[in-house]
Amino acid sequence: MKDTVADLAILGGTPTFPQMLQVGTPSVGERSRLFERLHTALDNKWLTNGALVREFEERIAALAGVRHCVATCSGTMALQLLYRATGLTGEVIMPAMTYVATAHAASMLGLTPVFADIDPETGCLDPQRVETVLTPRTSGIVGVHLWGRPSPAGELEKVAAAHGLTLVFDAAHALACSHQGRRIGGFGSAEMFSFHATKVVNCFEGGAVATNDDALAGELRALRTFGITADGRSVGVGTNAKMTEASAAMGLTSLDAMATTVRHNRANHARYRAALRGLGGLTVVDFDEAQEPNWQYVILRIDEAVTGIHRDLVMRILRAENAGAQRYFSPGCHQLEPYRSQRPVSLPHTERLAEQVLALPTGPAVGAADIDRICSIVRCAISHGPELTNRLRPSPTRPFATS
Ligand code: T4K
Repeated sequence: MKDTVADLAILGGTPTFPQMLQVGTPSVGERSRLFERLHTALDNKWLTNGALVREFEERIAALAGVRHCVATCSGTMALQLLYRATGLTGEVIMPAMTYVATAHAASMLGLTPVFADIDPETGCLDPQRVETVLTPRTSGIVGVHLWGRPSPAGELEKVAAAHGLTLVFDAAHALACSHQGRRIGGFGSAEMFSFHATKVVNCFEGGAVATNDDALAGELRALRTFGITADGRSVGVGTNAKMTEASAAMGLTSLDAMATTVRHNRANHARYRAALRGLGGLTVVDFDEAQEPNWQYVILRIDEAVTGIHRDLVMRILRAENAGAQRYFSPGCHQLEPYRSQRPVSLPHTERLAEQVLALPTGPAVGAADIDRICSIVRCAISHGPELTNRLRPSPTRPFATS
């Protein structure tokens, strides 16, 4: 435990963890079951887009409460298929408080991401700000369920309907979460999930689009396989975005473990909240139980004006202890290339939040004792904020000062 600043590894103390404790340690589930499924794929002599992928799609569709799930090789490819299949053109409005994949998937298709500011309380796209960036070239809106917190789907639907726009969602973080009593997956025209290694359900790499629209699902399936339909017709330009059977085997096994993973993450979240309570200028972002959060992310907000220490320095202090912490998401997409140069915009709420957020380790590999240790580092850093800032502030002559 870190009781004084002298104990901190960044100032010469012993690192808390012998190896880096990661933010996104994969939720693998029962290994023997994974290997059984891999044997099945090998025995079937069918390695991609086969029976295991279909089973995975059916289970995700049931979980999301939708008619169709189209699985893909990554979440980013799922976004590209989604943008293409829904016919987006020209400008697409989205938040900048997201992983850059939301925007890059649009740019890869020649679309122009237009960033609108967020609701400072939720971190999700503010429907009123959407109205301010509409132009005659706008064709759609992409809501992002940030950290699994649902976007205001109803209000975004009203804006989309009023202006004849397509509405889709990036639900990369929101598998099994719900909004106003409905599971995420069925809002807008369609929603995209990510099954990257770090997600609550992983496929090594993988993604999916969930929708209730039969025609859209058919279009997505064709786009996924070179523009060729299941009955062999070529219906246009497509790509290879298929999910492999190995990925589906992992996905199914990780899905089997999902309830346990979510329970574990929920307990982790509660422990972080209890251990970090009462520190001025620091909050642990909370989730609404009614929205069935998957508790995948533990996000701190550190207000430097109150704590006297910037989020980046807290991150350096944690990493020196081998407690991996990640800036999800900072800087906002609008401050990343090429958007920063091509289309400079000011998004005050996004910039303020992006300056404060820090994701901490959680997931099946992180237990109560780890959390207590991480919290003692955070407590030490926050309680001695001004002193640590003074001692560790980078200067032109000491850009990476450690003492
Ligand atoms: N939309 C949103 C809102 C997203 O957040 C994402 C992806 C997407 C779209 C696109 O979906 P995908 O195409 O990725 O399916 C990560 C992930 O690569 C990315 O999937 C994720 N969001 C994003 C939030 O985070 P990085 O650059 O932070 O680093 P990475 O992947 O190297 O590692 C993240 C953490 O997990 C580290 O602490 C290391 C640890 N880790 C990572 C891997 C791969 C493990 O412990 N085991 C592993 O196997 O991007």
